[in-house]
Amino acid sequence: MHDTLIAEARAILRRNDRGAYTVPTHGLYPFQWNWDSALTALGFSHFDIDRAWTEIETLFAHQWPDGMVPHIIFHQPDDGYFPGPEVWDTGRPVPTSGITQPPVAGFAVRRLFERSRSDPAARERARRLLPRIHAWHEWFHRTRDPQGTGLVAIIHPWESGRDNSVDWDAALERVPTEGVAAFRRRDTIHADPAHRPTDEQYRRYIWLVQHFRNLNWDTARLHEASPFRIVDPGFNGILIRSCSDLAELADELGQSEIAAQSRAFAERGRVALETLWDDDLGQYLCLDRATGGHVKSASVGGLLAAFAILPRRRAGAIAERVHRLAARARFVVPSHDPDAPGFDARRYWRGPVWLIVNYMIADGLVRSGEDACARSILDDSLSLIATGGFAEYYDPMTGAPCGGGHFTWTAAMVIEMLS
Ligand code: 9YW
Repeated sequence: MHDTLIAEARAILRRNDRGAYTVPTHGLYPFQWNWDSALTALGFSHFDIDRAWTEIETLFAHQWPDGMVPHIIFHQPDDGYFPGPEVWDTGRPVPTSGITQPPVAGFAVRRLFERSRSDPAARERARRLLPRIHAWHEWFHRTRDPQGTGLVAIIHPWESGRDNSVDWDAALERVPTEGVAAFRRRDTIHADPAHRPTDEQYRRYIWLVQHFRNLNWDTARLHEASPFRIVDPGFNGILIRSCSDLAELADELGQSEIAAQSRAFAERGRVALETLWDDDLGQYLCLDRATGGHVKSASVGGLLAAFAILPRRRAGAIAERVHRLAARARFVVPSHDPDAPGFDARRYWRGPVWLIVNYMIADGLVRSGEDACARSILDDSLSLIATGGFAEYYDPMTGAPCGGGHFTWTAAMVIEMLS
């Protein structure tokens, strides 16, 4: 059974492999996405470690001079996706978007290194990537935390990777739609529109893109200029974890300065994360930096923070929260609480289960001593695959597969979970 699943998952990675990068799925997402690639490298590492390193090297080959690693790299023209390179108009030699995505590469590269430690070539590859990943982390702290709070903000819902989460609803309402050029969506051709963000949300997404473009993609200015500035505990949990993993890797490679700076980023982040804790929901909340208020939304972002490796009592509370969700949803972890306003079992990040999120929550929980909860999350993840195949995401109440099929990072997570 496991062997068959692993073989199917490998075939999906091969099918979506474009040589030096993978596409998330054929049709719907025909380019390279940032956090997809980092997580996909983990899948490759179990059967083709060389290809795993290449995936991340390709991503970093398109890093901006200021340190940002863009969320999409448009390697080949393809008009099956909107917004394409002409909308972003970032002026990069190989076109890219102008915003970023959850920085999971630091975590992934440490894992790759651990899996190929005895190979001198791998050591060299890690040594070359290390300062680049660190430059990205520095960029985050410099441009997305100008007040030095220890936590960074996202300036577009797409940066979170959880595009249409309920978390962004109130902040997105404040984003205008005047002046948005007419556009034709393509995602709704490939996937059921009832499972996707609404047109109204897309208009606001595009307003933000136009706004940043008018500021010439000067990333040092965008945080202050954006009406949308949110501190997401899931995003920060990923950054904290990557900074602490990069510190360990830097120690191994004898790069003491990067190790010390990375450790300081992670420690400051962990302390500041505590300001997002909500006793009432038993999870972390987003902070809306534009208003200064917490966003009382019961989404998976507040549980994904577990990836940072939390103190025992916080990890215990997150495990308890997952346990309560399991009483309501047939499969955990739903991206939104089924009892909370805004829940929609099939609409993208407003309810469905995503395997990458499950993997990261489980990984953090195991490291904080919550093995039983982590096991139940992984068991549910594999049941979803067994019944629904390698989908983009799943209905947490029925397990029905939703969104795109033959999905790369879902397949990568299956290999990672079963190997
Ligand atoms: C988009 C590729 C991406 C993911 C995001 C997910 C979705 C849609 O697909 O974004 O148009 O960018 O929300 O997390 O990286 O799989």
